[in-house]
Amino acid sequence: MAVTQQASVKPLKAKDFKGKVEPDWCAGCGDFGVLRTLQRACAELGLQPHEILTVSGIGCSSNLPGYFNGYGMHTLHGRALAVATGAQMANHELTVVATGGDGDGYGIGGNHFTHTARRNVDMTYLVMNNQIYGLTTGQVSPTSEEGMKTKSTPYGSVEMPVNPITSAIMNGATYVARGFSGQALHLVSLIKQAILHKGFALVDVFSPCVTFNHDNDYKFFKPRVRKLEDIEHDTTDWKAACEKAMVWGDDIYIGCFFQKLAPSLHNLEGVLDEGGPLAHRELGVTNEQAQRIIKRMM
Ligand SMILES: Cc1ncc(C[n+]2csc(CCOP(=O)(O)OP(=O)(O)O)c2C)c(N)n1
Ligand code: SF4
Repeated sequence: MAVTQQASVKPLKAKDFKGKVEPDWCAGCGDFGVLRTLQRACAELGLQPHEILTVSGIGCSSNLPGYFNGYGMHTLHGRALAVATGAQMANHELTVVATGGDGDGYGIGGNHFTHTARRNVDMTYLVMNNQIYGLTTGQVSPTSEEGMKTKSTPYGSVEMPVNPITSAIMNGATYVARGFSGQALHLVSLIKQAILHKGFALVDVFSPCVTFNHDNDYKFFKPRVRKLEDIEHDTTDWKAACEKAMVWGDDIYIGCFFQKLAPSLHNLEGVLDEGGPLAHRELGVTNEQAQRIIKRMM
């Protein structure tokens, strides 16, 4: 993304990124922490609301654009990345942040997750991973642990969960991190790095669903999370990144697993790379021609 700080513009505080709608999340939901850290990260980067677009799918977490002061789109279940890609192609000067849940992003939206990563579309993807379907009241999700009992798996899930970190790395994402909504300052720093990164940046966040997932709650994560920054880890080594991302037990790593520099999709498309964002260019058609095109499409 392009962070364009203008000298004459008043720097904002996190509270200036509060949307007009109050979140209707359950008390204690991890998503509150993610929303606050995103607001703080945007303020610390000196961004203005008109420079940011948040795009989501469907789910409790996907309600985030309504709670955030900026441009926002609440789209269809699993389609946040497709819409965010379109917006980023049309205006690559926007800071595009796609948000949503594990069901939305890694289940129904899994196809878009693969292709947005491999295309290295310049955006941040903030996934509130609570390892359950929250909005639909507690069914198994693609990241639910094997054996987990949910409304739809009363005898325990028999499926192997998706690992978002290894998937993103193998698909070609160029910034891949994991955060925890209970570690706010650390998460702010990851979100800032992701927004500043040029390319597809995933921040998968453990964001507990306190109502429907009693296995992976704050009590589970707090004693287990270990920051990669506190141990020796080379973020350019994809194999080491995948090995650390697969550790799941007494230690669970959070932090930046992997980062590399590579051209983003809009840099590879000559027509988009040269001449500034499409959204700022003259259309080059007369009013009459535009009316004819619209008529033909109706
Ligand atoms: C096409 C379609 N299929 C299914 C649904 C029902 N549905 C809404 S949200 C959701 C899952 C939400 O889980 P997740 O994305 O993990 O978000 P959370 O609510 O946990 O934040 C489902 C299955 C839908 N809205 N549209
Ligand atoms: S159901 Fe779960 S994910 Fe949804 S708002 Fe409540 S705690 Fe959060």
